[in-house]
Amino acid sequence: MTTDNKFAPQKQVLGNLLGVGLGLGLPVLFAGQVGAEAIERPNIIMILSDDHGSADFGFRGGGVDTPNMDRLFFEGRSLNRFYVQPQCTPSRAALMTGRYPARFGMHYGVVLPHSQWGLPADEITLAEALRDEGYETAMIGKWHLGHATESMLPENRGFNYYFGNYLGSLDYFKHGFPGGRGHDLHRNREPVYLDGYITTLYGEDAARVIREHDHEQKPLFLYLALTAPHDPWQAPEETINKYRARGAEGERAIYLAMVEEMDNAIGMVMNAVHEAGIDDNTLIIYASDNGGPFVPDITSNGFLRGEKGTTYEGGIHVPAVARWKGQIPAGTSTDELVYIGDLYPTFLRLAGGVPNQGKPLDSYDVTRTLLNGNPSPRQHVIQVTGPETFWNGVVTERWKLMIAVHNGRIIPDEGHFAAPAIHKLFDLQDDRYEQQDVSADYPEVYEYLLKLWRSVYDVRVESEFSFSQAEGDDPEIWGQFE
Ligand SMILES: [Ca+2]
Repeated sequence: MTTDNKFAPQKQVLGNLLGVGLGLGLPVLFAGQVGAEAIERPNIIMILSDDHGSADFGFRGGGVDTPNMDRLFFEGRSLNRFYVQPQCTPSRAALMTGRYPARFGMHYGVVLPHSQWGLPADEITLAEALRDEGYETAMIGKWHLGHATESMLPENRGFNYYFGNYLGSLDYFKHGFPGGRGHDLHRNREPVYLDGYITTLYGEDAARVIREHDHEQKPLFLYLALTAPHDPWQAPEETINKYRARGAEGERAIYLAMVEEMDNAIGMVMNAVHEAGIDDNTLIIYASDNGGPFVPDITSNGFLRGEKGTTYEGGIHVPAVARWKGQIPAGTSTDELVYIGDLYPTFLRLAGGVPNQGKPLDSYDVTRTLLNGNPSPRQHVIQVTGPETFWNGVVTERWKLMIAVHNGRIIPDEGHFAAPAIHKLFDLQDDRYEQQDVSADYPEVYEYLLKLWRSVYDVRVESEFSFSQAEGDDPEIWGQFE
């Protein structure tokens, strides 16, 4: 990135006010050059967990055994300010497009069993783009970007291989939508019926794909989207008993067992990479799709306020790490802002291509931040997650604009949108727990961030989400068409 690039890092909001103005709030194109030219194109393994509380790691004192994830963090660069959308579908939409999901109506709510909407056909997915660059593309796990038509399914959105569940949650043992609502485990468009705990099955299959891939022929992009540790609370009994014996009670013991099983699956991936001899040529990224949910005494977001569904840090600021032996120094970290959508142009850059969306991205190539810890080209994350009176806001290195209907938790009642929105400004440097509204002290910052937020909010495509899409006549098997 050149120093005269208008997207060059400027770490003060007021600096932006003076020097850059609102241009940064507009959609931006692929930003700048990256010094990765001499690097061989790596395999890229993206591991996404589901609703993993940010404190629920062994190395963070979470009371759970996660030796593999601990090692991943110790061997890579911890991304200490990695941001996502606060819910499953929107985060996945951002990852697959490099664009804010509000651009195409996937920012609010999630795809429900009877939703007719999905990722729009004119969005070029990350998998499609990497496949065009010569990558083998495989996905294992939870799609959650639409299943109402065959064209919405991952097999038709860039993945040469797919093994997983199309909907947003899965019975871990029966492999259907929870509640006995239709089978939802598929391999390349065919329903498959297997015995076993789904997290283990996903881990084993990911390891198999890595082992069987011909690494001499082409690089591999593997997207492993675990359903763990999203509810329903289910885990092998012996693992649950281990945590009960340690004093964990009720569903907390089950959740911790689910996290450990997830860690086992990630260990299978790490071992397969090692055994294939591709440690030095494989970038592994791990992140959660959103923060731990509002389930008291089950998940923990540690020192972060709030939970899944909210734009408090506990909803959108998640654990993440990048490991690439020989390229990323082990045991390092960065406090630079990274948004999940940034992985789109970053992966494309590492693949030797450029994003060719035909549309502006909302994301930045953060290769240098991942590899070298350089300043991130990203200066803010704009959160549009629903109607104005829902959870919205803007995050910068220092500041947080919060727009919410109330100061508490989500109430699944659309009637509450009639209430006026609360606008608050937090200084995250001094107030990490987002308690003190300082908007009166920094009115210019507040106004600037509000304009940034409006630059996306005002051009959003309305979501087709409705709670009523949860119910309907369930098929015997999801994702079956004429
Ligand atoms: Ca989730």
